[in-house]
Amino acid sequence: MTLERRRVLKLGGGIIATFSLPLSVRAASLEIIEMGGTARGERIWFAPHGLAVSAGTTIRFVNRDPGNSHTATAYHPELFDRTRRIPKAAGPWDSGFLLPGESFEVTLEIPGVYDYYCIPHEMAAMVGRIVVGNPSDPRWEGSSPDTGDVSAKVLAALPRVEDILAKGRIGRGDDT
Ligand SMILES: [Cu+2]
Repeated sequence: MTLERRRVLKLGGGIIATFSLPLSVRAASLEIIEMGGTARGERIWFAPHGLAVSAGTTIRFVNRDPGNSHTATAYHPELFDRTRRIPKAAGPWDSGFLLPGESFEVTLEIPGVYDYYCIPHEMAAMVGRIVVGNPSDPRWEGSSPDTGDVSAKVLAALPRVEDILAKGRIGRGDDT
């Protein structure tokens, strides 16, 4: 982890919650979430599956799984009629199927909690949560209270917002 990233995470984590840099001097930041799996596909994952970022961060999903296609798909009514699990002001996003080595980017501007899933592997709890900013931000929207549209296994796999904010990132892949 670089010093620069530590600084950004501190800002995002609210340690300097009342201070924000003007857009013109804020460093553009990029975070990578890898899609991975075991050789025979018994287990698949997003790594990290819990991630805290500052508003305006670009997330690049990269399929590092040589044996499977994956998607990164926001829970949103406009995408397969799912219950919304991203901030209301945020637009829906869907990578489509990424073949091994392919990637997809989305920039998250609205503070709040974003839950997403992999279309073919949601039943195996291939899901993740991104926290943008922190609860003191204007327009912050916390995690969805809905428990009816997703399985208990999915709900259990989504890291707690407090834990994501405290740790910055959760899950490195085969340990999750
Ligand atoms: Cu998948």
